[in-house]
Amino acid sequence: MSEAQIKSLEEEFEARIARDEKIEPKDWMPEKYRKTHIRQMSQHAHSEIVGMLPEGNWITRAPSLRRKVALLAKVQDEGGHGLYLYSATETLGITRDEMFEQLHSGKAKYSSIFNYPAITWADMGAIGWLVDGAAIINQVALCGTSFGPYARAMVRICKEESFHQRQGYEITLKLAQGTPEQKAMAQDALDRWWWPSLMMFGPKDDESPNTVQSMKWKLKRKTNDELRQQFVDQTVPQAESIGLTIPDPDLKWNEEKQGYDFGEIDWDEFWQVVKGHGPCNKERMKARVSAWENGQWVRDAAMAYAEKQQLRKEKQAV
Ligand code: FAQ
Repeated sequence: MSEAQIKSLEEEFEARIARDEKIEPKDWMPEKYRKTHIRQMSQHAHSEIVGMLPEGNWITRAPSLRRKVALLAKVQDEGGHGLYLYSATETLGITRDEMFEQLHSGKAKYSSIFNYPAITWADMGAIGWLVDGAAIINQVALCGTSFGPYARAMVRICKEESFHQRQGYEITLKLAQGTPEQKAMAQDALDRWWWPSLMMFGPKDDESPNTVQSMKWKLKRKTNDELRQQFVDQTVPQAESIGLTIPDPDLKWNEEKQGYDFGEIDWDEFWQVVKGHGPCNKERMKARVSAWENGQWVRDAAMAYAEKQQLRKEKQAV
């Protein structure tokens, strides 16, 4: 293709983005647009799959049948979101095996939040309320993203995340209204999950290398700091209404900006966790790699069955 042809394709592409048209898998797109989407979407998929681990650990220990059913459904949804997002990412020309290889070798990231341990039942409340709450804020914005399969996946996923957030808030509410020990458990979970939840939105805008280009391409519709602020403004009144305290001495309502000012995030901790040195990084990767290895026979059996079917069809056709 000549340079002039590429330039005209690029101009048409930019015009489509400006008109808020969705880009579909078979449409022409700049190579960098494709690669950036593979990066973000596959990391999003990995987050959903690794994100099943902290809660999966509590399914057998849920305190009642009702809680167990709800938690089981939630964790299954997360598996579904991961698979849905892997399929959407495959439309960009990467295979699922390649994505798993990138996760298992440490080349691809997944959300920092899932490298923290879930040590009490109250953590199930905090994860649903805060982690899913943060995920929804991020994902509602992504419903308007420019790549069609990603935007459509987000619409469905957000509906399910909304149930996840409510089940978490309800667990926290019940504990906060319970015995002093139960209320202390809820507060302790909030204390441990608050700051890692704020880190989910990524580095500050001026330290986020991908934001400027991703905003131009309408991959991101809001910046990391905008989404983080929205999360704080939404969550602080929810904590207050159930009598819990956000663990931030610098948290203060700012009348002028009509939002909360909040304290500085520990960015050293954030980067340590992102680089693989969080409390559970090794444990999470070990669990995923061993699930992959133990599932080899299932993949082999499915392939052998498909080959047999194909042979049968070919014989019938003769
Ligand atoms: N953890 O330039 P930016 C969920 C990396 S789903 C780890 O700002 P970007 C559901 C980033 O990848 C949660 N790494 O990057 C659920 C980049 O590295 P790279 C997942 C992080 O992409 C709930 C570098 O830092 N959600 O929770 C993190 O423009 C409960 C520089 O950062 C999504 O993935 C982090 N927190 O913005 C499941 C949403 N933050 O790739 C189970 C889609 C940043 O250049 C239970 N993703 N990094 O090597 C996004 O919206 C964006 O990718 C951001 C980061 C906002 C996460």
